[in-house]
Amino acid sequence: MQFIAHNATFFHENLQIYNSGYFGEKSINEAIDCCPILPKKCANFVSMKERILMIGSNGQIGSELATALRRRFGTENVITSDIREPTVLKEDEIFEIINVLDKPALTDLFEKYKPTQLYLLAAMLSATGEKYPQKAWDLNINGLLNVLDLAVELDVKKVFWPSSIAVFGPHSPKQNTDQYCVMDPVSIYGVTKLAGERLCEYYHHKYKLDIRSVRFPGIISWKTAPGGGTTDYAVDIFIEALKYGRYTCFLSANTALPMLYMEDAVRGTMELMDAPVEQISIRSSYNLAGLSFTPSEIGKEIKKILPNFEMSYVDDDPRQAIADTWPASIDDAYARRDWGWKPKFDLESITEDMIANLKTNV
Ligand code: AKB
Repeated sequence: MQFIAHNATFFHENLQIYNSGYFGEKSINEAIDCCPILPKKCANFVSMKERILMIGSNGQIGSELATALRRRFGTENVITSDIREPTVLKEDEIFEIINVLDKPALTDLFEKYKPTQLYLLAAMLSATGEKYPQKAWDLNINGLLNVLDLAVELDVKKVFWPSSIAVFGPHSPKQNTDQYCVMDPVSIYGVTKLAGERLCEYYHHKYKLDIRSVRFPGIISWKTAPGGGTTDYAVDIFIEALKYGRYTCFLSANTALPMLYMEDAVRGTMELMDAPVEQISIRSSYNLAGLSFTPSEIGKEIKKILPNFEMSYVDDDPRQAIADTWPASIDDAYARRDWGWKPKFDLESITEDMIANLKTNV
């Protein structure tokens, strides 16, 4: 037992070196070939018959996480799925159409691929959720329950499910919001995420399911746009700054919200999933912080690179009411302590990277 625990820690340390980003786009096997500090055994350990199934892979996080998982585990071991065909699918990539609410079809999918790891990313976000509360509950809760039941029944080794800062509410502390505090979400999305967290912890305690989760803040990325969220402005602003030189923000100038760059979000998810089981002390969902800023602050940062950029604000958007109940900043001490979480990107580096990539790739 001690030997296994020792090896797990050893491999985890090596994976952290690999995940550090130093090896860029290299697969773990390529990284090992060019770097003697990553021992060969590490590759064997990582690819030890892992089979990944991702549900909801077409979205903002899924599309980039799938790329990272394919690089790590091999394209043939990552099965992506969504309710619609993806816009791009490379020849050897495996994709299946699935509606997570269709339990018989989902059962067939699990039985066909026998995944060892499951990533459930299909969800309706905060702004769209307010338009369709019943649908948001159905997808976010019944979809999760279907996956949790099948994961237990078919013995999936590890499950990842994202929660959100939307679990907090008007009576949660606004600054440096603690892992454990008053949680009174007002959006239906927040209600489903908080209920989902309780379900995850319940399935862990009752059925010993190894489920891992983080409370994502707003995610900033340039490859795939987010859809239907309150934090989406932090991506829209870059696209419109480059296209039109101006942006009308649906949140007020001083609304501070927690955010995270996609590269950090993907690395954090993989580090959490790699962490030795004995290091995971939270089975609801970990607070995860990157940075916090207001629309006015990000606007000023963009102006440093695009001096003609102009910003204005609308004051009657329903997303403002949601944002007003969310934390301005998050305390992620448990994630740092348990599995070594540390974000890399700040507002300046995000702004530079977003503009450089959107300019050349979009
Ligand atoms: C949203 O704005 O709804 C999401 C989230 C913070 O979970 N990006």
